[in-house]
Amino acid sequence: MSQNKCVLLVVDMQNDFISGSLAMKDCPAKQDGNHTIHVVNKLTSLPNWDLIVYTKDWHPADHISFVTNAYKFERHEESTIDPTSAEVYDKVVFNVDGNQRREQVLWPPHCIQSSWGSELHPDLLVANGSHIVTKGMDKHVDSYSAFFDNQHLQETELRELLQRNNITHVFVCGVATDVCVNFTVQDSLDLGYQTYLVEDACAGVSWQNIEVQVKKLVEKKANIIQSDQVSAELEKLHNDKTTVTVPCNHD
Ligand code: VGL
Ligand code: ZN
Repeated sequence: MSQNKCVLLVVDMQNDFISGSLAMKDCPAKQDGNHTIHVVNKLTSLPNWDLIVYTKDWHPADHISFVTNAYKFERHEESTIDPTSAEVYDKVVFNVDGNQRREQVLWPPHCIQSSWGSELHPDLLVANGSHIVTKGMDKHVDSYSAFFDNQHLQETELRELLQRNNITHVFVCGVATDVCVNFTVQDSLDLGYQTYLVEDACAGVSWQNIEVQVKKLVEKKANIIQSDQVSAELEKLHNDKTTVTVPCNHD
């Protein structure tokens, strides 16, 4: 038997990103998350995943990333934009928690804990035995990656979950390609996992940014793959008898 073990990470396929306040179809790239749902469902239906994990952006109502909350946080002297007049997509710099610098892109309020917008989209298949990882609960720091917050101050339980399941290969899909998917792929690569971006199973915010970020991921040795190639890749990995090292295992 091969020692290769593969996880599918389904990033933030929640109502707000599909049809709610931060719907991908209304973002500059105009990519429809409804289409993404069906591609993702085909992926989760493949029989040979060793683990499937869904992530949820899970913010308190007073979160720093919401444009409507910007005026409540202190402006850092380096911020070129005044938080009291800032708009969606503006990047502001805040001073939080006793003089800590926080660069923050502002978004419409989204994925507020336990709201309709924070629920996984009803058309999304939730695989038996899968896990859910939440992120973005600290009001003072955003968390695009499913592994760490944007400041790398805190870690979610994702890495431990992957370690417990002896995962060697990480496949990532979901939204947004250039935001949470991108940061999750980056951290997965940095943690030493062989990492795949399933390109057509994603939808993103901005074309220019998608292009820039995907190019960077390729430079970092991410594999860009299309959804119809995943089944054959899983089979190949599971039949591969060469010894692999499992990253980040402490035992
Ligand atoms: C995301 C913007 C703000 C994402 C989350 O899931 O990509 N984007 N929060
Ligand atoms: Zn968010």
